Amino acid sequence: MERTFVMLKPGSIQRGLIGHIISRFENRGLKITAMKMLQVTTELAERHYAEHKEKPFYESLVGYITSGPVVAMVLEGPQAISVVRKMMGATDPLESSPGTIRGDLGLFTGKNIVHGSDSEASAKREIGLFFSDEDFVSYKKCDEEWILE
Ligand code: DAT
Ligand code: MG
Repeated sequence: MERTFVMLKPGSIQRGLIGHIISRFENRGLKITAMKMLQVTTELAERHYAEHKEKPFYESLVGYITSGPVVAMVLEGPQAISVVRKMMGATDPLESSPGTIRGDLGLFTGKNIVHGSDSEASAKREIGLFFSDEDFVSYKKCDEEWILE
């Protein structure tokens, strides 16, 4: 089963949206296999967003992601990477369709409230930055037979 890395950014926590956003993923049928709340250090933020180092918004992005606690998790499911990306909506909330997380819950790109890996390589890299093997829990959910084929 495919795994993806998801991070509820500081705005989600400050706005009391942790439960709401996680519920969306749970309701979709995705399985949480690792999860933690943490304060991201500047060093971790810089590694996580290394691909954006030369972009004009890089400093404010690192500033935002380190401005308060985040909730990081690994979600598992069929095509979890693209399923989560579609559920999140476009990077710019003004372009995100209603019904998506970003499209329903925000207005500014720089304050978008959720991160999801954009490829298999990113998922592997990002999971490795935030989690180690012992953070994962292997379990069977009782609703799997009603969700998975
Ligand atoms: P995504 O988060 O959809 O994968 P991305 O990887 O291109 O988008 O950018 C990472 C984050 O950087 C994004 O969630 C918010 C911020 N960002 C991207 N483009 C931006 C812009 N034009 N202005 C301000 N912040 C931006
Ligand atoms: Mg990205």
